Amino acid sequence: MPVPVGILTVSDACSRGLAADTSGPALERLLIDKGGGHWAVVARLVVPDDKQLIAAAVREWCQPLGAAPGGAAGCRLVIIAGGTGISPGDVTVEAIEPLFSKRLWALATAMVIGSLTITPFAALSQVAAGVVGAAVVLAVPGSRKGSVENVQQILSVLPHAVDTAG
Ligand code: MTE
Ligand code: CU1
Repeated sequence: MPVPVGILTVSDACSRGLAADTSGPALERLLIDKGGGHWAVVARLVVPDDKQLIAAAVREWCQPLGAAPGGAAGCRLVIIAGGTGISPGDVTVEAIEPLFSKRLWALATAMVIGSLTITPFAALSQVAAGVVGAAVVLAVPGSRKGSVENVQQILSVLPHAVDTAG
């Protein structure tokens, strides 16, 4: 059975309707086209760069199936796009790190090392990965290009990561 996935886009502009979310749909397309049938995106949301809203979405989605009020929980993989940069308004990593029961440093490092072969600007993202409940949670850059390039680096190990996490 496909593994439930949540995709959270973090962007002030997208959440205000001033820009279209292109990263969330691109990540979903990547999982469908290159994910070997492993994944089913069951939750999608756009939130502003707000620690509380980011953490709340991740907490809800990572609850066991049926436990969350909205019903869209039970995600075993959550990909968060955006807010990983180094500007004062980027708070994604600070929002999710306190939720991690394990930090998956090497998974984050694999994304960055692969990305650095594409652009030196990959050094400007605080890419992060960790376990929340039984889910693997990834924080990747917010641009369509940056989000897809990062997740691409680890797509082949994600099924085993998720199996092992929960
Ligand atoms: N990583 C890859 N693979 N490709 C990219 O184009 N862009 C970088 C970086 N990581 C990029 C990338 C840039 S320019 C920035 S500012 C940071 O991701 C932060 O992105 P965020 O603040 O949108 O999360
Ligand atoms: Cu940038």
